[in-house]
Amino acid sequence: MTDLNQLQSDLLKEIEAAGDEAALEAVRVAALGKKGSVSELLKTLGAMTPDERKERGPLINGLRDAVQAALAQKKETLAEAALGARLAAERVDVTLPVQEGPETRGRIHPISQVIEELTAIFADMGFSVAEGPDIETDYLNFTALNFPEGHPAREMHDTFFLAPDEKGERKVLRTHTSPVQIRTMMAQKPPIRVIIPGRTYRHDSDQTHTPMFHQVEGLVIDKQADIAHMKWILEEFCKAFFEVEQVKMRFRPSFFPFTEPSAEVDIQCSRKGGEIRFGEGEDWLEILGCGMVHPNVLKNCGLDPDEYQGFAWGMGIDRIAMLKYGMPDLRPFFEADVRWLNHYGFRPLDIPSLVSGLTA
Ligand code: 2NM
Repeated sequence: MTDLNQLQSDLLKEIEAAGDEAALEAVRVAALGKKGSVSELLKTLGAMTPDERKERGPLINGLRDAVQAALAQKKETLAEAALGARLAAERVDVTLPVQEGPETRGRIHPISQVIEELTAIFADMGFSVAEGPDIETDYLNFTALNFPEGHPAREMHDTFFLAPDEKGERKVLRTHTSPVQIRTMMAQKPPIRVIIPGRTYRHDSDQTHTPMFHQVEGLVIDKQADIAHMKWILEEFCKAFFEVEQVKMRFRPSFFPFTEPSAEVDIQCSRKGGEIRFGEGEDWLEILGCGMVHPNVLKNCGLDPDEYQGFAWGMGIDRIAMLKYGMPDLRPFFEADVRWLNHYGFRPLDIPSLVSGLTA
């Protein structure tokens, strides 16, 4: 006859020794499975006499209960240990910096970022964006803009000329984005509200000038579009762009062939310890030129100056980018040095909008 005590102590030892749930399951099958040692014992009960069964029955059932209880207990212990091991293995240190994927490694050039910022601000005021070619005719770059032939202002622009074509016409690299305003006025009927960001070229190179630079110009043409509207738009722009509540602006009389009257505009700033701040202080900094579009320019575009009027302005994108983001030197803008771009560049997903904030 099987020694029940021996069997129970053997099984309990095996259960205790099981190192994982698979080993434990093997013990369970060997004891309580169809052909298991305990199951075989239970089967012997049927062939016993009532007296034998009365004696052996409780002992065998007790063995089974003890084995079942030990299995359940061990199963729970193993599950807890498995969970503990998994938690330890999969622990993350949330204080570590985020590992960036390759898609976030590139950087947006400050000029691109500033163009996005400008566009967001003017789009919010109802402006659309227009673009045009870098190579322009002399007519669109100068003549249509009321620069008389032989006028010194043409020389002032330090123009890059292309070789004359078969008709003897000399194309130019546009010295400003104004030819696009001409194209816009010739192509669409007022009301017009556009901004034109883009590359411009002048034969000029030193610490603060590069032969290629960026401008944004704006144009508003309507039946009623006057200096007060212009001042409001430029003031709203400056507050939004430099992200300040208030900014004083100073309009100084100036001269451009394409506007009359014309003004150069300074904004209020403070300079302390080499740092410029806008919207405070007693200093002034020139940031743009503007004026009422000259009647000759309107006429050149087929607009009747007695019916329509408007205003325009222009500013240097590189310059306002340097001012806003504290970049002291213009030349690295165009040197394609990844170390500079890593430092001054913007993350691809920091897309400026007036809702989320221009700057993250
Ligand atoms: C400036 C300053 C003032 C200007 C004028 C025009 C046009 F086509 F409407 F006549 N376009 N851009 C303008 C006016 C540009 O840049 C400093």
